[in-house]
Amino acid sequence: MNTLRISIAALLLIGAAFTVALSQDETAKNGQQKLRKPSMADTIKANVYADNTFELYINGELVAVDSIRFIPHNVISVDILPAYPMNIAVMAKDNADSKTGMEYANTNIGDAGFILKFADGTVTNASWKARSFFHGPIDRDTKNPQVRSEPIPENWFAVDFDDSSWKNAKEYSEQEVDPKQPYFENDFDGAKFIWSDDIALDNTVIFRHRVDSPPDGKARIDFRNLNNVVPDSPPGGGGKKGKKR
Ligand SMILES: [Ca+2]
Ligand SMILES: [Ca+2]
Ligand SMILES: [Ca+2]
Repeated sequence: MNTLRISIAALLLIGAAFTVALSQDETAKNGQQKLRKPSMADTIKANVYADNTFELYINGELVAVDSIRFIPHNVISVDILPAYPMNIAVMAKDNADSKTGMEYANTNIGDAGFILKFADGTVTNASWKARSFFHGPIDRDTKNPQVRSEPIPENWFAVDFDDSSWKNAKEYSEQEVDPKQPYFENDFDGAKFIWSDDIALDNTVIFRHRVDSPPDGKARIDFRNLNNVVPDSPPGGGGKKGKKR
């Protein structure tokens, strides 16, 4: 008898948990709940500025690539569908020749910088992990430029990649990075410019950061496995074409 009660309670709990993931605002004609599709209201804006270019992965998936590798310096602004904990991985690159670490036909040591802000309040700062994989010219020697580079780990963007031995990123001031106009036209309030220890000589840097819960405290539905949830009935039915999802 007790076992039965416990089982019913457990079933109710499971049912309640499942309902949360289901539709709150979409009810089918027959009164049954259908899956709620994410809408643009569920997304947040991501603003990213890199000197000079970047690739951004969230929860193991590529979500943004800098469309301008070198100059002019640009901001990439995209909509993302967040899910927490949110694992962010970025590969940022200063424009640098692979053999000399210099730019403009090997005449100049270029400097770098990276800043990111999501509309949920996620920002770059020294709590991010950073590691350089390409450094040069060593000792700023532009007469006989030498570089040091390491292979990029294959799974650097994976959620379970072990970055525990990595150092924290270093914060740099706006004056040090000297961002160009597009930076000032976008919202980066509260975010800090970051890089690894040497903003001039470290040319390829990977950043990683985990956001455990929405920094703005707003409750959000996790839509990650939406495609793996079976709805009550297939869309349409009766041989007719279903509505597009
Ligand atoms: Ca760029
Ligand atoms: Ca450089
Ligand atoms: Ca640069």
